[in-house]
Amino acid sequence: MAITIDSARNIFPNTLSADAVPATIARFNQLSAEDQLAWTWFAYLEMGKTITVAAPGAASMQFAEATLNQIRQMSFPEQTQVMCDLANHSDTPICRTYAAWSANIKLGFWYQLGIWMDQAIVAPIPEGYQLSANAEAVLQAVRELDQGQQITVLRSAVVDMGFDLSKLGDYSRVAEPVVVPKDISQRTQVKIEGISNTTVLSYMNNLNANDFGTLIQLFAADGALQPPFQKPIVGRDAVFRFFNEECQNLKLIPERGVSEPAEDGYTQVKVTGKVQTPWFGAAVGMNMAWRFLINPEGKIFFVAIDLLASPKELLNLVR
Ligand code: ECH
Ligand code: GLY
Ligand code: GLY
Repeated sequence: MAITIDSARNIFPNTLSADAVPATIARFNQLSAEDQLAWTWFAYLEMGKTITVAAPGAASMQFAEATLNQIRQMSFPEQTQVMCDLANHSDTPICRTYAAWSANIKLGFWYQLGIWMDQAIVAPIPEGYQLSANAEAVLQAVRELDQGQQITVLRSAVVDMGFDLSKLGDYSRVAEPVVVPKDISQRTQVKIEGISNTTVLSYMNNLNANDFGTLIQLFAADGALQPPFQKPIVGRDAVFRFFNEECQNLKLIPERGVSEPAEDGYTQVKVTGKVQTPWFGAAVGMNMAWRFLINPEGKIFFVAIDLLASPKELLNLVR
């Protein structure tokens, strides 16, 4: 049977990803807009007791500035309406603007609104707001997740808000400027127990260096990358755009792996380890797996990135 992207998605089928994350997100999506906003507020506050989120860079904030200023000028009821519209995916000018932003710009926008809500510059969650019983149950569910899973739920709540992109028609994506790759003298080299495959090592090192130009050359022309809980992004152009827009300043800390021959001269490699996001730095180490399928020319035909169900999964390298 010929190797396809669909078949590649099933390599290392014993990998246990954090299913609790999409399950929690599905429950969150059932809540009313008011409850979603209050839920996020409470979850964010609670998270803030143990970890701090890093202020977004000025470069990403400039894109949200006009909308933020517009919201700042509004009355409390108008501000509340805008936030509910975002949660409701309504068709409004602000919801359309928001939809075209990259994930980091959306996160930066809410980061600022959170500060303003705290200072009562933007309508706060009403004092004594009572979450519905369902929302309370979803809050309890998120408390039981590990921190990497919690921040993934929060990120996804933010990224999914706004008008539905697929209904937007023609639009131009708005993302932070492409970063300059790290200077050679600043680069680090990963070591992965059990792995000497140069494509895999080079993938980690170039992603850590923000060297997306070199990184994309490691992919086959029809290669694909599957981010956690998403469908594969297919083809070099789309993967390259994803790297530039969504993968700046990540820190990959792979620990161990296993490599073995697959059909048709391909090689399959599974690596486990930690990943840090610039939003939380070393405070949150997400437990991750990378599942690579490398073609006979040594190019990445497929790589899936999974958020793992538990730290125990870091040691699960069975095929
Ligand atoms: C307030 C109340 C009203 C409503 C809202 C509010 C604000 C909420 C805010 C939330 C902020 C959340 C944040 C979350 C950040 C999460 C970041 C994560 C990053 C994960 C990255 C990974 C990368 C993996 C990858 C690897 C590869 O090899 C290839 C690329 C890639 C409270 C006002 C809404 C402010 C800041 C989870 C796992 C390893 C796939 C990218
Ligand atoms: N701190 C994350 C960013 O600059 O986008
Ligand atoms: N989009 C990458 C991050 O949130 O860190």
